[in-house]
Amino acid sequence: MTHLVELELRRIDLPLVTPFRTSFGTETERDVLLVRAGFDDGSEGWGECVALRDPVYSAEFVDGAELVIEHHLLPRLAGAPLAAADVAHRLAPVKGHPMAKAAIEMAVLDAELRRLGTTLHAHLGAERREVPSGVSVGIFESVDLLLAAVQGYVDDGYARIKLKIEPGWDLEPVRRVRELVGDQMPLQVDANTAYTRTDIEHLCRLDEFGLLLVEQPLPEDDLLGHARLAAASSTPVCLDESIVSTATAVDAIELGAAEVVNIKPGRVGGYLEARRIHDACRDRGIPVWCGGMLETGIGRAANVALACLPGFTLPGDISASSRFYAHDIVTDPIRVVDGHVAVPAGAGLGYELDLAALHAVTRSSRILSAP
Ligand code: SMG
Ligand code: MG
Repeated sequence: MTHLVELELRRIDLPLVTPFRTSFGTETERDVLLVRAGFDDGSEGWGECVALRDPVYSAEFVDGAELVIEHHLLPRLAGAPLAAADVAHRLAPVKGHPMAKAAIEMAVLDAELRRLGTTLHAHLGAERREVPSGVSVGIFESVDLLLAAVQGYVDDGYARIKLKIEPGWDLEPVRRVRELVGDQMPLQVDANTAYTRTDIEHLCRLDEFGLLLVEQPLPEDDLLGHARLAAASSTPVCLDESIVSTATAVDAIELGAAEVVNIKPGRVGGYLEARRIHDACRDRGIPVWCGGMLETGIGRAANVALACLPGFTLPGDISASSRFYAHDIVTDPIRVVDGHVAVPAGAGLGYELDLAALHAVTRSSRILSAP
């Protein structure tokens, strides 16, 4: 078995093609931490940390992730041989920081699968080779601007539209988009925790729009509130921020707080835990779909592989690279063809880096030796 010899922590800046506004803020540029794991047999792999610049989606943020990796996570990986399946266990004494942990596990997994000449898709036991692609649409200055953006995504062939909502930007934009796209287009909304329990009656007014689901309307720790909404509303309640592990997923389902689950590998500590959440939801008849964190081609490739598992019965936030970026850092960025994205064929997570493109967007790189 191979030992980890170094971790490279690389920060890149990727400008967004258009600002992306959610209930917690506006992203104009993605500040991404990439992690390269190098082993004593010369093998290496890359992971992507999905933490945002500020701690506004969850408590994690990219500077904090870099610090916790260097001072608290890397020291726990040195010494004994390291397999991807051990990473979560070795890092478990450190509380929280799932996105930082996931980035490391991803890099180790990528190296391991490349060494074995196999794909993440095969490793996870996925069968489908393509999945329907959904797009997440931000909050706009006006409904007319929103409608123009949605029409563009419909023209691009997306199989499902997700609208970001917040108090003051919900019933009217959703009504107008539903009128624009027609009754047949799968449509859903995401509030990123912007409402409270006192809004349950208001949120039930979304029922008339025939939505696939309402995602994370209430704060992440309010499982009871979500259960009350689920009981009151005919629109299925989907949890994103609340689901941080298989245990929280199972509890939320048991409590009636999650009728659908958004699986984001970074939010739950990695692709292996994501796989376990998929299995637990499938056993309980709960549909899942793959969320997105505006990943580069590294993370998007892995997300497609994950979403090929059979329990992912709803389209994911796996839009084309070009939906957010003019220049990705991989040679074959995810594209949407006839509303679908295909799983990359390459070994490891599936991507190949475009080294010139990566170099062009690199702000800093530090190589840390495994102690
Ligand atoms: O990666 O396509 C994507 C973005 C999907 O809306 C998306 N993600 O809460 O689901 C979510 C958000 C979190 C990131 S917003 C900056
Ligand atoms: Mg969400």
